[in-house]
Amino acid sequence: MSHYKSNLRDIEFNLFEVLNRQDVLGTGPYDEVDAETAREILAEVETLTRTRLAEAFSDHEREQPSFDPQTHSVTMPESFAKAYREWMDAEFFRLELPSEIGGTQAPPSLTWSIAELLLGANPPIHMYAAGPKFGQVVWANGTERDQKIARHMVERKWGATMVLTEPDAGSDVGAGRTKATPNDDGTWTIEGVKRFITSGDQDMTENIMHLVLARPVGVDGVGGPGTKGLSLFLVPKHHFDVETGELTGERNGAFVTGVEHKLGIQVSTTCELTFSGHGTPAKGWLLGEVHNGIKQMFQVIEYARMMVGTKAIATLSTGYLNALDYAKQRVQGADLTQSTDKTAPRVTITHHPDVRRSLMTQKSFVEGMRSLVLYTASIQDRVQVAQAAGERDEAAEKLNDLLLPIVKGYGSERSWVLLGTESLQTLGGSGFLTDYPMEQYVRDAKIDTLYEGTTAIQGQDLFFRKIVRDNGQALGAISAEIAQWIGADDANPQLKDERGLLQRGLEDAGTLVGLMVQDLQSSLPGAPEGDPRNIYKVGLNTTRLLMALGDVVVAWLLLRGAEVALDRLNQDLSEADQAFYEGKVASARWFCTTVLPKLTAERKIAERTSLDVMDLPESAF
Ligand code: ST9
Repeated sequence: MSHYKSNLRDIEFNLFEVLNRQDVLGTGPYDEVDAETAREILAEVETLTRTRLAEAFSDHEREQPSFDPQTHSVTMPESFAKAYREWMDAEFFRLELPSEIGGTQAPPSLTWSIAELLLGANPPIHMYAAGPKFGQVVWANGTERDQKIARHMVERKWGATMVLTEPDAGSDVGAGRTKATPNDDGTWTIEGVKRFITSGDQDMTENIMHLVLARPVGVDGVGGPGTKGLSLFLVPKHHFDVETGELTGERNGAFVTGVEHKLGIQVSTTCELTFSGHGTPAKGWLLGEVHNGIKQMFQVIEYARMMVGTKAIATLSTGYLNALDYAKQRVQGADLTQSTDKTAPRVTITHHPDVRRSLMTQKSFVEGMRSLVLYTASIQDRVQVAQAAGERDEAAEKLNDLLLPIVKGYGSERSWVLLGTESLQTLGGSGFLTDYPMEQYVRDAKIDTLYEGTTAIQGQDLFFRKIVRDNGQALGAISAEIAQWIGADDANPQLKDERGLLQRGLEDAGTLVGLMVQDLQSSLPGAPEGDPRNIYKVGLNTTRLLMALGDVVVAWLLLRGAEVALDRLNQDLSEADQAFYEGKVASARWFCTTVLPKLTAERKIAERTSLDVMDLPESAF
């Protein structure tokens, strides 16, 4: 039986009942995908992912990709390769691409819904399947030559990788030393060693296009220190004819020289790649013939951060539903009201208060974070619709920027912790066994807080770039929207208490931001009674802020859903719908009453931030 328990009902609730995506589907750039088609696609993807693709999920725990250091090549396990091919043959990836490179564009709200289903069933398939999407970055930033290459990447379904990290350049990408030297024929030779390259090698596609950040040498005015001195190069595994895409039969000098052994996502190869280190030069092209590498790479990173957040919540969702299924069947102990009566009937563990606490905590976070992902995706819809009309929706762009570190950082932290402390825990000792998918979920989800920028990086990105550098515009706009929603004239009186709790949470988070801005200002040169070390106080609170803002936005989105659900509950409903909408109201109330009050404590902790921990000698740790 499949490990994967999907929640298409809740995805559709968000898409069509809360976010009204039917108003966008079938219009503008999405004229080929209307709401009915979207529902059909979702149903088809749900069946495919829940059955055949999910079946291969745990096979690779037994049979992992094998690496041959003599030939520098990886062989994938057959059952995974079969599932991967089935996904690629279904061609759903085209929904994410513009028509110019063979796509049938659908809104991000739909494509991230599809992504949730695939990422919940078998996450590494999504990662290997990103080649055509990488093609879009090549096409959008490329010269005529690069655009030809982009088309080959899509039509020939090549794999692709993002190659940033080096042994001594992880979070600090700008410390990278891999260099690029121009050749007379317009190509560049890349030399260096890169590490932690996801999908760095596999034998499921005829070619792999590596998008490599390297520092140009021997050219005036480029290649300085830091991230701004990096350029982005297209470096194929195999050489090919740029006109036709046919492989020439020659191997390029980009070799996999190691495959890591990891805690989780075993079938996703994490490779060391060596460029020009084995007697064959690694040749590539400068993307777009402009030295704008970090900016170009961030187009990939932004997408990948959204992917990681979606993966995290997709795993928590199936974790919760597996825990629920188990709890409904597992008989253990008597009802607490009869606990002293040793002859009382034994009950399923769903009768026990602590199990209910745990299940409702999981449910409210899963539903809240799903609505966070899909709300963010709906903002991306706005960005695309404007672009398609030759305009820019700057407010939507900034809001998307603000939400991305929350989707990635908050989504991955909450999911990984809840999977371990609540979902697996619901199964008791059985959760620790490989008979159930829980232990693999926990292992596979841990990476989400690490790659694509750790949680610390997400917190810094949120505060320094998305709030301070933006002059608080996006944060101000969403805060105003939440405040307006709280005070709306037509607000449902049944959610009055929860609105009050949200108001308090919003104020606590606002105070936290204010404190951090004050500390930042007092760290600047020339600040009256300032101290440059006050920036440490900011750094001590960036993760706290990430989590606090995540809680506020999630609570708001849950309450918006609850308001819709309360409205539906006034109508004649099937038994299943009645239960569904009651559950939506319950999870929103639970989140507001059990999570939001903690923000006051977080604010109070932040108010007492001192430099003591920074002053402590290292030896005292
Ligand atoms: C990895 C792989 O972990 C994980 C698995 C991946 C799975 C693969 C599948 C994914 C599919 C992808 C498909 C592709 C398709 C996409 C298509 C979409 C159409 N936002 O602050 P500064 C830029 S890989 C945007 O001074 P530092 C910006 O240009 C490893 N841009 O930074 C800026 O210039 P300016 C992942 C941003 O102090 C410039 O960078 N590794 C953003 O020099 C410099 O900014 C990481 O994620 C942003 N948020 O460097 C690295 N931020 O200011 C983590 C910066 O003028 N480390 N830029 O605008 C960091 O993020 C660091 O903060 C740092 C610091 C490197 C940026």
